[in-house]
Amino acid sequence: MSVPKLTYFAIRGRGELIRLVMAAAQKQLDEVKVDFASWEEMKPSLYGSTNLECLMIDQIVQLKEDILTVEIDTVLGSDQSKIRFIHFTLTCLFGNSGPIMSKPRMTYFKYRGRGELSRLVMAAAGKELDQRIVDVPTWLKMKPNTFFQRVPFIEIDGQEYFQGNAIATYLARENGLYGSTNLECLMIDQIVQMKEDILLEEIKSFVGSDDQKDQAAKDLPEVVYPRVMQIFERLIQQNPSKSGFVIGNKMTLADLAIFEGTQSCYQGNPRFMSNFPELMKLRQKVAEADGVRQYLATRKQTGI
Ligand SMILES: N[C@@H](CCC(=O)N[C@@H](CS)C(=O)NCC(=O)O)C(=O)O
Repeated sequence: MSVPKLTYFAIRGRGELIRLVMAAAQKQLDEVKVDFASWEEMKPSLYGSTNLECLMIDQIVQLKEDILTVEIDTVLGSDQSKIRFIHFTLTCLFGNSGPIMSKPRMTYFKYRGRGELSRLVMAAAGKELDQRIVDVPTWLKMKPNTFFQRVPFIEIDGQEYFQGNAIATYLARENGLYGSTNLECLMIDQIVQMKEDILLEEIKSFVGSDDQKDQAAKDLPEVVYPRVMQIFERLIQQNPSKSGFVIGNKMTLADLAIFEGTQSCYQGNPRFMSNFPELMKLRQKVAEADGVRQYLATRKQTGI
């Protein structure tokens, strides 16, 4: 029998009983004594160990969110949405992988939607984002050959990665626009996900029966926007560094998410937005940032 190996700190703690047992049995015990810092490095992480691994994890976590959104819709909604749910779940689970491309490229519609945050990240990073802008008929032809059967997706080294916010987060990580501590990342993630919540509410005013659309269009200015703008305003005020950005003293993905999350409201009702002075200042700082400024100068306005 080979000699067992105990990995533990150089203290008694939870290792000593094992040592005593082996000593009493007069058996050999090999030991690897680690200090706390090297244990942190050895410890297996439950998250990715590279930015690309994090993107792969994030896209799956966000797929779980998509499934929940459709499940909620299924409980509350029409027969049509129930059929959509079954189709969506099956295609996510059994979809075919798509064609292999070597140059990183994002595929999305011409709208801001779920592609714009990645565009803003790349603009803020001063980098070009290679894009394939598709219209709906083109997308419907491509769709069966894509893995998640949804846009946006990005192809990196022959692999497709999905989920707009996972992609934007990856690009932010790669370009120093994400958090520098786990807690900062959590603060950024909560804001990115609020942007998604806003978009889901905005989409409701385009889909469903006329009554549902009317109700959603009414809820946006009366319920949704006041709540989220107030939250953004407070978060900016509460930033201890008083930088005018929402986290720390430099622009991050969170500021870009706030900029994008408030864009439709700003376009539709700039007077309402003036009730939130910190938010308006943040929007201006983002709009004037190098890279973003040049990008916005040529961007075509879309409703969503
Ligand atoms: N949670 C996903 C949602 C993806 C999604 O629903 N994308 C829409 C466009 S915003 C889409 O692919 N629509 C076309 C289709 O379903 O065929 C994400 O954030 O990327």
